[in-house]
Amino acid sequence: MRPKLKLKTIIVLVCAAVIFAAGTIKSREDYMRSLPVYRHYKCLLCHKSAAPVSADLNSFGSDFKKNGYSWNNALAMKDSDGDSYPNGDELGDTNGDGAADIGFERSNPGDPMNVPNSIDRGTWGILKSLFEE
Ligand SMILES: [Ca+2]
Ligand SMILES: [Ca+2]
Repeated sequence: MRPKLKLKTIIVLVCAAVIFAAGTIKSREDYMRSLPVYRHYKCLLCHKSAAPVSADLNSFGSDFKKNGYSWNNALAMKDSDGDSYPNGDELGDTNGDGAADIGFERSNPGDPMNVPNSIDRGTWGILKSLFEE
């Protein structure tokens, strides 16, 4: 009788762990979708690792969490990683209205060693067209 109880307990614990893990993954995707863009860096926008766990938030991830997982003007104006570029400039949504100015991140707002290029993709396209045919 006792082994059956243990088996039931194990099954319940495994089911609870699976449900918890599924909920956590869904939450992370929901958080990412509340950012204006997450095309290039994905999990690395908020985490120190590409295979994130909740405890490894980078400076932008911590600020995003403190801001209630909400993207807005206040978070766009902040420079979470201290590289002198506001989060909005790095994410390509300077005013934080949620509409990306460009369709991709200019740089990672959680990595101080990663800063926007001085020439963005639109400017590069114009320059390139001047030299084509
Ligand atoms: Ca920055
Ligand atoms: Ca940065």
